Amino acid sequence: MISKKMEDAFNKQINEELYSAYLYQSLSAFATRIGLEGFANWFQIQVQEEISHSQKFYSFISERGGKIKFLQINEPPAEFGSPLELFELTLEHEQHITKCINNLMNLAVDEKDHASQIFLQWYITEQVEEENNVKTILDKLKLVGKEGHGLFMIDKDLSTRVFTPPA
Ligand code: OFO
Repeated sequence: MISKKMEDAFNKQINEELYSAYLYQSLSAFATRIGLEGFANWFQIQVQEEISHSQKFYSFISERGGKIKFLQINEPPAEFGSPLELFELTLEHEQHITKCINNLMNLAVDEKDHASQIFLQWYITEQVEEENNVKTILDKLKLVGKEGHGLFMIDKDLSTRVFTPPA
């Protein structure tokens, strides 16, 4: 059985993951609006990833006999800046999620909740990958600057991203 503290913290994380999906959906819509279809695809895949992250928490709470509680999801911004700024914001957001996951792990350690610690290890590894993927794209964007051809190539590259459901 999961503790009430852990249950509340995991329910809050479901909300964080669903807000992430909302934010990336909004970024995808914005990218479509400015003609960057590859960027829009990348963010759309990110939406699917975030929903799958929330589902993993959902299943875990249920399996441990806890109660699922959906909290209100905040409204994401609808206007964003340059292509570079889209990924700067993404990195900032993922760094925030990494902090949330680390705090969950700290709580699981305090609560001596071994099952939660093992469960959270997946997210710790996932966040390393998430931040690294975004940093790689950011580096490329910095390299090409405002150069149109380079941006076109990156957009083409981002259009190839596909969703792989987590194990
Ligand atoms: Fe982007 O990792 Fe979940 O939120």
